[in-house]
Amino acid sequence: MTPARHPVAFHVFLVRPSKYDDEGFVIRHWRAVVPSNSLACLYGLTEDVRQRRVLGEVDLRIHVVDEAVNKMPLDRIFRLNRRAGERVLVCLVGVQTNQFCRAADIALALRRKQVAVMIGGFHISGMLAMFPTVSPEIQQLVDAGVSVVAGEVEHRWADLLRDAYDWKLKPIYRFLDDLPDLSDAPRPIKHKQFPAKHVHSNYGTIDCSRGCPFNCSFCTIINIQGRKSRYRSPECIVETIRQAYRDSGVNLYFFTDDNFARNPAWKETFDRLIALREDEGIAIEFVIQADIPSHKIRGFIDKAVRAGCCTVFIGMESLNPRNLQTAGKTQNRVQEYRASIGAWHHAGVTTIVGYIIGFPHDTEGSVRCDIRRLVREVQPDQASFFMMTPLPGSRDHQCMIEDGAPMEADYNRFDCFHETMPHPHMKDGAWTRAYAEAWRRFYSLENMKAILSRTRPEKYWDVFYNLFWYTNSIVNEGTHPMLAGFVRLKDRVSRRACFPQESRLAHLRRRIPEICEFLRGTLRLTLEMEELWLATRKRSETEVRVLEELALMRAELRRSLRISELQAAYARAKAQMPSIEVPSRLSLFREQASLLRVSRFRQTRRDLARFWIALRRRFRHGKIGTVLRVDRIALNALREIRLAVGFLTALMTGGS
Ligand code: B12
Ligand code: SF4
Repeated sequence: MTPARHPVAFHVFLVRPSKYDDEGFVIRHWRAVVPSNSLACLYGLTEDVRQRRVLGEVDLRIHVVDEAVNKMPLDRIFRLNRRAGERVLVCLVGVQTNQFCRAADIALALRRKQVAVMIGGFHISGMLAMFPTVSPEIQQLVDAGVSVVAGEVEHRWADLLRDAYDWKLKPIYRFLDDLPDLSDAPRPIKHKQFPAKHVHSNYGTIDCSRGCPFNCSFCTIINIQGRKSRYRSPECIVETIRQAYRDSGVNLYFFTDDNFARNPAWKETFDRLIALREDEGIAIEFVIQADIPSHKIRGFIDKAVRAGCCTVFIGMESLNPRNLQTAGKTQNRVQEYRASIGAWHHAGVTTIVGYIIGFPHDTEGSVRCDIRRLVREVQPDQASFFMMTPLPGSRDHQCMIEDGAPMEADYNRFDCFHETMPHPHMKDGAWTRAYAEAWRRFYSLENMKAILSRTRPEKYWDVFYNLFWYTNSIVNEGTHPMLAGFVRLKDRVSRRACFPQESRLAHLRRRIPEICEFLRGTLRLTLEMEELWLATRKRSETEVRVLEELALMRAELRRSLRISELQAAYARAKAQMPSIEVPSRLSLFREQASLLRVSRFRQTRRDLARFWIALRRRFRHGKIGTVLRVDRIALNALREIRLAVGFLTALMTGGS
C-alpha cells in the first residue's frame, strides 16, 4: 500500500564512505586534500530536485557526509528514522571497490534498523557491467534490502528519490545501457561545510566530460561510462564556475575527466574559460588529466594555459613498451614521453605522471631501471605510483575471473596500494619492495632538489606544496596521496568486524606511541623540507639585489680592509678627534666576521643537523662535559628557530 503523500520531512543523507586501513580502522583525516566529485555531483542532483520541488510539498532535507573527514552519524540517522512523520534515505555515494567493504558494513548496520539505503558507484557499476550474474557481495546487500544502482543517474535521480519516498525502492536499478546526456545535467556543487574540512578551501571539482575513446585493458571507465565522450556544455561549466566563485570563492578546480584532451568540447570550453578570465576577471586555475599524445593536438596546450591550466596529470603508466602493448595502451609511445613532458613544461604547466608498477613484463630490476630513466630522462615534476590492480569493471578483472585466476578476496585492498594478485616475476614481497622503492627514489631529496631547481619561480610553491603532500602521505601517513589527508584520526568503535574492538585503555596504548611516531615523523619531514627549501628557494628581486651588493661589499672588504689597516685608520682619526676609541684588533676582527656572516646566506642546514647528531652521540656516551657547551647549543637552537620561522612563514605565505 502506498502511504498518502503529505508534507513530511524527507532526510536524504549523501554519504561518501571511506575505507579501512590494514588494522581495520576507518581512514579519516583532520583535513582532506582532494574533494569527492561524486559527492558534489549527487549533491548537485539532489539540490536540483529540491529547488524544482519535483517531489511536491515534501520538505526535502539534504545532509552530506564525507567519511574522509566526517564521522558517520549513525545514531543521528537512527533517531531521525524513528521519528514519526519523518523519512530517511541514506545514499552511499561513489563507492569504489576499495570502499565497498566499509560501505557494505554501513549499509548493513542501517538496514538492521530498517533505514532505507541505496548504493552506487564504480564497484556496483563495474560488477554489473561485466558479469551476467550478481556477485555474492552485492547479492548480500540486495538480500538485506539495500537498493543497488548501476550506472549514472542524471535525468533519473528524481524518479529514484520518489521511489524511496514512496517506499517503493527496487532491489536493483540498471542504467548501464542508457548513458545520460550531460550537456544540460545539473552541475556538481561542493557542500558549504567542506571548505573548512579541506586543505584548500578554494578547491572544487567538475567532471566536464565522461568516457574515453581508448581501450586500455586495466581501465574501468570505458566499460562503465563508455568509449564515446559525453560532455557538459561549456556554458554550463562556465556558469557553474562563475556561481561557485561568487558564492564561495572557489577558484581552483580539478576537472576530473579521465582524458580532457578527448573531450570533443575542449576548444569551446577553454575559449569560454579564457573569456571568463580576460573579460570578467574570474581567473580560475585548474588541473586536468590528459594523455601522452595530447601535446600534439594543435592549440591544445596553448589554449589550456590561457584558460588557466596549472597542472596536468598524464597517464604515462610504464616506460616499458612491451607493458604498454600488453595493456593495449598503444597511444603511449615511450619515445614521445620527453617531448610531451617538455611541451607542457615549456608552457609553464606542472606535470604529474600516473605510473603503474606490476605490469606482466616488470621485474624488480626493470622497475628500478625504468624509475631511474623516469627521473633522469623524462623529468616530470611529480609521479603518482599505482600497483597494478584488477579493478572490477576492467577487462583484466573480467578475464581473471573467467579464467579462475588467483586474486585477493578482500576488496578493501583494491586501492592500488596493495598486491591483489600474484605477479609472474616479482614474488615474495619483491613487488611491494619495487613499488616502495619507486616512491623513495622519486621523492628522494636529491630528485626533489632537481625538480625544484628547474621549476619556474612563479610555480615554485605549487610544486613545493605538492611534493610536501605526496611525501607526507607516503612517509608519514603511510598511504597513497589520493587516499591521504593531513593528520590521521582513528575512531576506536568503528573498527572492521573481523578485528577485535579495543578497550579504551588498549586503544590509548596503541594511539600514544602512534601519535609520538607521527610527531617525530612530522618533525623529520619538516626538517627535510626545510633543507629542500634552503637549497632551492627562489629569491625575490630585492633579495637577489641585496645579495649581489653584499657580495660586492664582501669582496671589497676582503681585498682592501685588513685589520691592521683599519686600526691605523682609527688611530689617525683619534689624532684629529681624541674622543674616538680605537677598537682592539679582536673587536675589529669580530665586526668584520659578522659582516661576512650577514652576507653568507644559508644554503643548507646540514651543519646544524651534524651538530645535533654529534651532540646526541656524545650525550649517549656520557660525555656530559662536552655536551654542556651551553653557549653553542643555545646559538644553534636560535639558528634553528630563526630558520624554522623563516621556512614556515614562507610555507604559509607561499613565499610572498
Ligand atoms: C576524481 C577521482 C578520484 C578523486 C575523487 C573521488 C570521486 N569519486 O570523486 C580521488 C582523488 C579522491 C580518487 C581517489 C582514488 N581513486 Co579515483 N577516480 C576519480 C575519477 C577520475 C572521477 C570520479 C568522478 O568524479 N566521476 C564522476 C561521478 C559522477 O561518477 P560516479 O562516481 O560513478 O557517480 C555516478 C554513478 O556511479 C552514480 N552514483 C554514484 N554513487 C551513487 C550513489 C547512489 C545512491 C546512486 C543512486 C547513484 C550513484 O551516479 C553518479 C552520477 O551519475 C574516476 C574515474 C571516473 N571516470 O569516474 C576515478 C576512479 C573512480 N578512481 C578509482 C580508483 C582506483 C581510485 C583510488 C583507489 C586510486 C588511487 N590510489 O588513487 C583512490 C581511492 C580513493 C578512495 N578510497 O576514496 C577507480 C575506481 C575503480 C573501482 N572499480 O574501484 C576509478 C574508476 C578510475 C580507474 N582507475 O578506473 N579518485
Ligand atoms: S586512456 Fe585512460 S581513461 Fe582512456 S581507456 Fe586508457 S586508461 Fe582508460
